[in-house]
Amino acid sequence: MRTETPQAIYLKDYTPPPFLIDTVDLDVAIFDENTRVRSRMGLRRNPAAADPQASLCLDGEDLVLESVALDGRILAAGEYVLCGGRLLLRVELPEAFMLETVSLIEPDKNTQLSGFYRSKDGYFTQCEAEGFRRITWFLDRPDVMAKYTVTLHADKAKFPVLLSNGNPVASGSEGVGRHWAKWVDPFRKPSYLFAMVAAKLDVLREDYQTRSGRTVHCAVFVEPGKLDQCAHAMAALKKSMKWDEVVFGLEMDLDHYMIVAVGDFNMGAMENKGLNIFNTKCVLASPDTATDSDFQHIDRVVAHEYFHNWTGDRVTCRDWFQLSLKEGLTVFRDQQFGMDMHSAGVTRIQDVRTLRAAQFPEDAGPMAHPIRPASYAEINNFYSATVYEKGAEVIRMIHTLIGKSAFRAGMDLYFKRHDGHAVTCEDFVSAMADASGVDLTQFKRWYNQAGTPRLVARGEYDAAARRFTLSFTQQYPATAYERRLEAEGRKFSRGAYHLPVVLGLIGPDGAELPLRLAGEDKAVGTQRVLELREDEQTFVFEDVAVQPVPSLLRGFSAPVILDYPYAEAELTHLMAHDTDAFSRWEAGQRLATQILLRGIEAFQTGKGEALGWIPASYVEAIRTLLASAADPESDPALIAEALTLPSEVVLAEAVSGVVDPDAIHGAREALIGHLAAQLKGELLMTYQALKLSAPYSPDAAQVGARALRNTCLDYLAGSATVEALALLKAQLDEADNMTDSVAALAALANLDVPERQAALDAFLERWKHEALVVDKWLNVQALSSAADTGSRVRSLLDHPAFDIRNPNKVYALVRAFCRGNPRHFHAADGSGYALAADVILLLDSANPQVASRIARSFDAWRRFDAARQSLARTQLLRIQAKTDLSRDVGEVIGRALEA
Ligand code: B3K
Ligand code: ZN
Repeated sequence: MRTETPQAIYLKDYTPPPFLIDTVDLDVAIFDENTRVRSRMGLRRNPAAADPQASLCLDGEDLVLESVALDGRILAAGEYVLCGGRLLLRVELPEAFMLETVSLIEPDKNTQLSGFYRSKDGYFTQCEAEGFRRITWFLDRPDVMAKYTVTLHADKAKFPVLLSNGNPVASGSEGVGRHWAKWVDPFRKPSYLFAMVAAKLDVLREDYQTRSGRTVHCAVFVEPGKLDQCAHAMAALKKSMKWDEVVFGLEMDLDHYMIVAVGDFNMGAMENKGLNIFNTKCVLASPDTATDSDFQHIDRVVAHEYFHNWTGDRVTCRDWFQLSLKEGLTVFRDQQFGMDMHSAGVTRIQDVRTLRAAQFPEDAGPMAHPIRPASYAEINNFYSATVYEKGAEVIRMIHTLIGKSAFRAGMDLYFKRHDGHAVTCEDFVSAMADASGVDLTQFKRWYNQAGTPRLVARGEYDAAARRFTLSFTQQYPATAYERRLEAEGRKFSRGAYHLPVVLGLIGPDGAELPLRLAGEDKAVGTQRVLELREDEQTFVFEDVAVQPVPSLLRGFSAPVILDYPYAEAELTHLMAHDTDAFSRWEAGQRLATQILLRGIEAFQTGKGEALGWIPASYVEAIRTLLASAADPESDPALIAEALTLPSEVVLAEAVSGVVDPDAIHGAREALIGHLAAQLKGELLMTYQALKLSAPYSPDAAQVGARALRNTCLDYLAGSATVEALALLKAQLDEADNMTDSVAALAALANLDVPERQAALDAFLERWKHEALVVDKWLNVQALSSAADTGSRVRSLLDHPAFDIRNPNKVYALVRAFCRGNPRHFHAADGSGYALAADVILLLDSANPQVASRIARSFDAWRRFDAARQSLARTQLLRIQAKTDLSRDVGEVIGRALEA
């Protein structure tokens, strides 16, 4: 039995690679029973290596080695050794040499979906982070960059499409019914960006003209018969190409840009140079199979992978500790793209919602880590909300602190200095500091300190002096991360963050007040960026004629928890008058959270149902909000966001002390029920007024209308009255798009009524041949609030529509249940924990990356009552007792148990 967290790798131990690989020539022959990979590499000693005599040790995993040859001479048995997934050469090596290895791999048996693997329509790769070593022997680390030539051989009828990175240079037929194709990538790249595909696929081709007049041949490859679902991804790709030219002056550098969709994929997509491989979920979309959020998600993922071509591929990471260098920056870029393409306010709200739902809990749990961790056991566990989403917030803060044009100059300098190299987060921050002249030394703490800082703010108005004094205190208590460093006896320091607070002051009439800080001659605008650098800092605003309500952290200018004692009336005021869309929404969320926290307490003491904790003024504020939908100037998408209460997961974070999932659920449902009852007329009217007659389009206007309409439906449905059921049934019958169908189905899935099963059956019958729609069918059941959800999810594991080997199915059903349905996952009888553990144990050997993602559901186990903790602990120990537990799951479970 494994008793502790697996062996860690440390950032401080980084050394440059002893050898460099300049060229790789792969010859890959695919047969039914196995694939033979011949690799010819041009190597030389690295002049920057610490040990000029170092021996050569190549990474390899699940490879059957047939032969090794050095400069054309086959090595004898004693001239190399295979040990612990490594190939160690025991011969004297010249300064530069050619090394050839021949190995066999079995992609049909590769259930991990890392390396080269089989899916329904053919063979695909996934090499980040360490999948290339599952294809051939290599120095499989991002700071070894080589030029690749690849020749693929396969059966022509079964796998007519043969692709790799770069340009196709030759192809032909061979043998009986076989063919080959040769690809050359003109750019040096790390092995994690390698890709190849041999499959039967349909393709949509379109050209893109770059601003300098070059033609890029774009192609989207999909499962045969799905060409009608590719247009949106292709359009998203072209929009991204254009946007990067306009905003960052970055142009596509290749003649071919290919996107290949595959149904079996561990995550969303992968930015391999010129040959992105995508989960079908992030490519395929038609109005009747994809929702508005699917369409928007596709835009963002296509953009994200495209943007990686510069931030990731042209300039890559020196080592995996620097992952946020490419991920945080690229998420920031795709967020900016989203804000430019759709509604800026709604996009920012949704991005912050994601951060709060996924990253804040991560910072508060056993897997807490800074955006650049100091150590890891399994790198795949660190493709985390912290590295991605918090990483993007850190980049956003630089953008806010130095300003848009200095940021652009910083990006230009970054590419000028580092194009074609593997670099560190410091290199990025230095480029930003040098281009802007702003000292970002202290700012770098964001890269090394874990945890969500708490920003305590207090405002004081002196009417006589017409002065408003705003004081800030930063709090950054140690997280599980620092506790672990301490336990390991490692040195670390912590200190105040350098962060921007974007603010405005709102007067009693709703107008913005001019801002003059003490010491300034005159007011400078109505919105300012305050820079915090100290543990405690005070700002004094002069000439403030009336008591203001401060609008703090506009646009969510820093990833902190703001503690400001807003009165409920002040929040209602901000909800109505703040000029910043995000801050209006934020005020509403804050108000709802304050009320719900009281409701949660009331439910715990048996007084919840009486609803005495819901102020009438809140109902009126929501009534006003709903009424504003009638104003043609209003944005229904923003109103929908404002009507959506904080989720149960986000509320659990706001609770201090023991988390009671039943009370959280009870209070939230009670508030929804009360609002629905009080505002029934307004909800119904808004629902009816927003019915669209135009043909479906995923444009902002239609998306907003559907979002608000379906939010109203959701409120109305909670009552389960005959009237509400009729509404749901009518929408299910009449909907001409998946957004409306699945909204109605999800609302119905919450209700314990006979109509529910009938609707679910009919939906499955209609869509059983569309894998991504079947995922939605599983998902609505996993997220259902109905009492029998736990047992239904358990029986769905055996349903023919579910397949534990397909990550999308596991995410749609199991991850959604464990991470999106806290009341049922944390069921008092422990059934949710047992279900998660069963799935983790089933998946651990087959696909450790997916198993590990499910294992993260236990992160918060210490926050629950003793009985739940004991049930969770039993399951954690049961998982830990598995023989040969993967490093992925071992690290997550080990840390959870240490917490
Ligand atoms: N870089 C990939 C993620 C790879 C995950 C490996 N476990 C996708 C992306 O962030 O664009
Ligand atoms: Zn990425």
